[in-house]
Amino acid sequence: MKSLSIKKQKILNILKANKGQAISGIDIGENIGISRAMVWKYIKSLKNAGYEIESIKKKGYILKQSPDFLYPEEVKNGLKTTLIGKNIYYFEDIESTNLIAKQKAHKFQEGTVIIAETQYSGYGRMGRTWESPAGGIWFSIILKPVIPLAHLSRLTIMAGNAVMECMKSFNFPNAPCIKWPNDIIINGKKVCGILTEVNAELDAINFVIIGIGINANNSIFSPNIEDSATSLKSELGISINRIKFLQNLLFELEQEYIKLMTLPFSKMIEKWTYNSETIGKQVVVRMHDKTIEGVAIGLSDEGGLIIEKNNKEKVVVLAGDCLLKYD
Ligand code: BT5
Repeated sequence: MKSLSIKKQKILNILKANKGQAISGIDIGENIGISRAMVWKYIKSLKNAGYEIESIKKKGYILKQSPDFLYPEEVKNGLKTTLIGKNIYYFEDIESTNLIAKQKAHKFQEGTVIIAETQYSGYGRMGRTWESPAGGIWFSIILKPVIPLAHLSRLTIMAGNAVMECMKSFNFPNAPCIKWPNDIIINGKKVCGILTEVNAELDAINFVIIGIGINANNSIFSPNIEDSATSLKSELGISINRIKFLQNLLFELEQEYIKLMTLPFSKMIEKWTYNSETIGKQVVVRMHDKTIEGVAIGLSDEGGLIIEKNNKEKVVVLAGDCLLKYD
C-alpha cells in the first residue's frame, strides 16, 4: 500500500498553501522541524511520485501541478465526510479492491476506502471480469451496517443513488440513468458498475463491501464490451478531474448511507425510481436458474425489483440480469 510520509504530506500542504509562490527550503524546514537538506530529499521524492515542483535558485520551491493519481492525500484534502474515506488505502495495481477489502474488513474500520489505479483481476457479479485500465475510478468501501441481511440489496440501491447524485455536476448531452440492479447507463452504454458483497452470520451482517467501478477518463475497451461500455470522457468529450469526482462521490455515499440508516427506505426508492430507466418497462430478468418476463413496476422494501408478469402475478427479484424487452 502506498502513502506519502507525514513529512512529505506536510511539505505538500505548505506548497499548496503558497499557491504558486516560491517558498524557500529553509522556511519549509523551519516550519516542520527538519533541515534544508532533508526538505530537498523529500521534494525529490515528491517529484518521483509525479508532483511537478519547480526549484528556483535563491527563492525556493513552487508546486506547479499535482499528478493525476488518486493518492489518499489528494483525495482526503478537502474531503467533506466524517466516516467514509477517513482511512484510505491506495494501490497502483492490485488484483481487485473488493478482494483486498474483504480480506481486511474484519480489522479495518467502517468507512475505510480501498482505491486502485488499475486492477488486474477486477470482477463483477458472478465472477464476471471487470475491465479496469488506467484512467478509471476503481474503489471499494467497507461498511458495517446494523441492518437485517434481508435488506442487503438496499445498499446497492443506495450506491446507485449516490453515483447519480454525482452525475448532476456534469452537463451530459445524454442523461445518465440507473438500470436495475447495479448499472449506470448513458446512451444505452454502461459507464459504472456496482458490486455489493457481504459477510454475515445467520441474520447478523459482519461487513458489506461496496465496490464501484467508473469509466472516467479511460475510453478504450476490449472488443467484448466496446459496443456496450462508455466513459465519462467519451460522453463529455473532455477528461474529468478524478480526484474531485471521487471526493464528491464519497460525500454523496455518506449522505445516502446516513439516509439509509435514518429515513424510511421509501425515500430512497422514490429517488432511485426517478433516475431509473427500468421502472415501467417490459423486462426480462435472467437469474441463474430461471427467467422472468413482465413489467417492472417498482422496487420492494428489500430493494428487489417487483415484476408484474403477463398473468398479473407479482414477483420480487433480488438478484439477476435485467434486459429491457423493447430497447
Ligand atoms: C458489475 O458487475 O457491473 C460490477 C462491477 C464492479 C466493479 C468494481 S471496480 C472496484 C471493485 N473491485 C472489483 O473487482 N470490482 C469492483 P456485472 O453487473 O456482473 O457486470 C459485469 C459485466 O460488465 C461484464 O461481464 C462485462 O460485460 C461488462 N464490463 C466489464 N468491464 C466493464 C467496464 N469497465 N465498463 C463497462 N462494462 C464492463
